Amino acid sequence: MDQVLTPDFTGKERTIDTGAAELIDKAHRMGIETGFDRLARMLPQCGFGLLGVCCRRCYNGPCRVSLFEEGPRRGVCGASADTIVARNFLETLTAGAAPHAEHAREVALTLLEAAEGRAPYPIRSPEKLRQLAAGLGIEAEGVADRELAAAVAHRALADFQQQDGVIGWLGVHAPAEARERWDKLGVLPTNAHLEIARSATRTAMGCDADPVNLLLGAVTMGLVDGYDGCHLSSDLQDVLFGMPQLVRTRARLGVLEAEQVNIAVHGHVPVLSEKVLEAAGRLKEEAREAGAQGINVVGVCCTGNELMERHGVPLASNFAGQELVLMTGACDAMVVDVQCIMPGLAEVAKCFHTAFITTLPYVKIPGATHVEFSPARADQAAEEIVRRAIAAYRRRNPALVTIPDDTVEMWGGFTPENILGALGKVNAADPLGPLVDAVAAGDILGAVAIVGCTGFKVRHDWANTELARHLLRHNVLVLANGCGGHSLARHGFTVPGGKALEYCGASLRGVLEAVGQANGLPSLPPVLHVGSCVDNARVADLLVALAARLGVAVRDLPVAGSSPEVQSPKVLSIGAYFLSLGVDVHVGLSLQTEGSPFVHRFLTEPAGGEEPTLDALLGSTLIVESDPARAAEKILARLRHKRQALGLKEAAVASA
Ligand code: NFS
Ligand code: SF4
Repeated sequence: MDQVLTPDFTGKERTIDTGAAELIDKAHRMGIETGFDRLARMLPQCGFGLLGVCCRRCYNGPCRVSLFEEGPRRGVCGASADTIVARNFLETLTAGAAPHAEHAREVALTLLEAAEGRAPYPIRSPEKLRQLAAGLGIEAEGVADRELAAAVAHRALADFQQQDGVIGWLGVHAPAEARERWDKLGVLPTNAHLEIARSATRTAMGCDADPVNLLLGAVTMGLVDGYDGCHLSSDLQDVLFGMPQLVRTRARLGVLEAEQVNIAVHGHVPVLSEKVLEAAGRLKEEAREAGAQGINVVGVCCTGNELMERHGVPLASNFAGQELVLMTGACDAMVVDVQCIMPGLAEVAKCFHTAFITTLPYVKIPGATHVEFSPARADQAAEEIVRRAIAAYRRRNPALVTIPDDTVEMWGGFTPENILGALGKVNAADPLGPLVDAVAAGDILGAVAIVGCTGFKVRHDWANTELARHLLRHNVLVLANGCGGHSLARHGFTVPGGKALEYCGASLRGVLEAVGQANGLPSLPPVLHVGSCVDNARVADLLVALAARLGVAVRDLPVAGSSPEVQSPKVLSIGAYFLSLGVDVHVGLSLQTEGSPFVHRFLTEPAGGEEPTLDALLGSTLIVESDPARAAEKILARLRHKRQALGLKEAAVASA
């Protein structure tokens, strides 16, 4: 971390969002603790933990090994720092891949229940369903949607059951060149659950101790997250809830409305949030009877992104600001499912009238009200949740309400399909042509997806937006999703023709304007918001299409992913997916691997040395850099390196 925190910080010191800052200060005045305070109290954090050399896998421990001669160099069982760091790293990735795989599996079960008429979800995109069936080799001719949906759902569930072969979703989306490389490395996954269990086994006490073997296990976890987490979730959500569309909406804490019942949906799996949104539409009259003008559903974290890209629901906050949504005093209910839900929410909710509602049998939080949700009783549960919000609204204390008076316009909902559609307006015969030409000519240096979280160690929204600014200035096309997408939306980067266009280098700006104007907009937004974290699948699909059009491997493309404000292990498992494809990944915080110089070099060093490295095996490196300006330099250097290898001409020089 770059700043020393003292507990008496001001809001502005911890976030660049003025509304969020106002509410941090309000929390201080009211004596309410948030994550910003708890981190300050936690410092200094344990040095062994930060280096990744702490192990508590068995009761001979906990062990922590020292980097210095005088300290213990091995754990009680004899595990070296290399083993301990590599095991911890793989364990973290498993903790990232597992929730994404569970997300996908639950959507698959919902699709099956819907297909069999046991859950009230229609098939909103029969086209996507048929496209998937084709990819899976399922005969669809003359088969009714529901029957086909059941067949696709069964195939999806096979990815959690089969005992040999390769997961089906990898077959649908992976490029052949990469698959061949993974096969040679012996990292292809057979079934998501099996790999997660195997990974938990190999990191258990007394199992895998070879750091390189453990790191190859990390590649497998990346493929599990990529294909059976991100792709599978995104695909089946499209079938059930429809394809995302380009939407124009608003972001920031000011999207809560004083005169309405405000319901914040928070978490990840839209199986819940879609139904809450529907029920809110049905129960408007009841809200009016309670004296409100209506019901306002706002989004937090990834489920917010999902509702945003399919229904234009406004985005209230990303991860680090989740407690601040409650600090407005105007949030009548916050309803959560799974992932990135801070237990601290319950404590903040208690200080207001807010109904804090958990919904899943395996995600309960002390102090929350639990309304059990399942696809089969989705409508009843969603109505109960909305009625609890209306009841809470009646108890709202206007004296405690502070809704920051600021919202910004944002656009989101980009997909490979609608990006190609927009490019097709420039060149209908070869939609990717204009993009490829711009990259080849150096008008666009490359592309970077800014993804993942906000947390408490980095000033909220600061690194995500700073990095974007630096990259745009160097003519890098920027995409964003997850909480990084929220950050960029919240600071005006996702508006066509907006002020952020000024950050762009001249040649990038020219391309954004040309494509935008061909589509009746002043420009494309400087940052294309592609939705939630599982929508990284869409980013990957776009890269695969681009590589195919160029006739090169994905690993050859001048592209990278970045998570400047990483907090969740999911960023690591998604990151491992992109690294597996040969795409460089930047993170803005230490991944706690420095305690093993060997492991750290494996992840971060370019190919060419004696030791094995990711770059030598897969064509990608991990870049660990907390300063956004330096991070941009390092990312740009790798993009230039890849351009050079492709024989592309020097890119245009950045404008001042
Ligand atoms: Ni991604 Fe989404 Fe946000 Fe980070 Fe958490 S919400 S799955 S993990 S914090 S981006
Ligand atoms: Fe210590 Fe080894 Fe047990 Fe880890 S597994 S706690 S290093 S004895």
